[in-house]
Amino acid sequence: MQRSTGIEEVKARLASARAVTVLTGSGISADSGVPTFRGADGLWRSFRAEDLATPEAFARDPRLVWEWYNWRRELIATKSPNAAHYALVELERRADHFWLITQNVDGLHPIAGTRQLSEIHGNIWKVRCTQCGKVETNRAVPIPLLPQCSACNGLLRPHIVWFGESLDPADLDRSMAALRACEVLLIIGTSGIVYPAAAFAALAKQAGAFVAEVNLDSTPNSQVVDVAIQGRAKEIVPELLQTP
Ligand code: BJW
Ligand code: ZN
Repeated sequence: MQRSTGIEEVKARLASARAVTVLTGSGISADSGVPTFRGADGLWRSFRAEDLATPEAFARDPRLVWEWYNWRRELIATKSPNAAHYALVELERRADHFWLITQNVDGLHPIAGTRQLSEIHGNIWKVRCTQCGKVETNRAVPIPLLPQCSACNGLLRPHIVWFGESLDPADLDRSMAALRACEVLLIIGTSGIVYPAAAFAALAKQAGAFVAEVNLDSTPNSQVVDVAIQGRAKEIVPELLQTP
């Protein structure tokens, strides 16, 4: 796997593909200063996922979980999309059929201008009522604790998919359709260990897609993809859109 050769092939594939699907993870936002989960400075190095990102944790101590989300909202509110996010907006403009599946909850893809998007793990700027299920955008930083639903006074929770929770079936269906239909799947900045997204590379490959990965390191997906490019998302992804 030669880096330069790989880049040229991915550029050519992207330039000729009519249907492109992209899967992103926290590595794409690392270049904007948003922490990843499992890297050296990742969130799961300082916090225990089971204390903060499970329905059981929220049932046990909603104030603690909300305090953590308020800290993250404060941090993310200061961050902006980078060149990789904007390159994907340009890719959407060029492709006849485009879908971006992101595991990121930071909202930087829609801020950059991506429209054809599934945020499969939710969005940190949305809240959901634990009683009536109503979802609302709430950009307060911090959110006064404990927040209540405007419709039924129920306790609000972050609109985020925690471990052990199912993804929204509509998001999953739309993502599956995009994975089956694409000619090229581009996977950017994900460790590829959290399911179901961890299975998306193999799924698209089986359906006949050319699959490429951009990541600082190798991942379990690196064994599955056609081309694995090691490098920073904000440098490699814009380069992939340059004329082959
Ligand atoms: C760069 C870079 C740069 C850095 N440029 N690259 C099947 C088998 C086994 C287990 C399961 C399974 N199905 C379900 C499970 C359980 C579980 C799971 O997968 N566990 C695994 C840990 C094994 N999955 C679930 O529970 C999911 N639900 C589900 O499937 O429901 C049905 C079901 C339930 C129970 C049992 C069976 C079925 C839900 C998963 C929800 C994940 N939610 C989180 C946290 C949300 C909290 C929050 O954000 O507030 O979402 S986990 C966390 O990981 C977050 C991320 O979206 C997700 C993925 O992480 P990501 O983005 O890949 O980040 P990192 O840090 O891991 O990697 C960063 C990468 O970037 C690295 O590779 C770097 O090298 C790279 N990088 N800088 C390019 N500049
Ligand atoms: Zn409610």
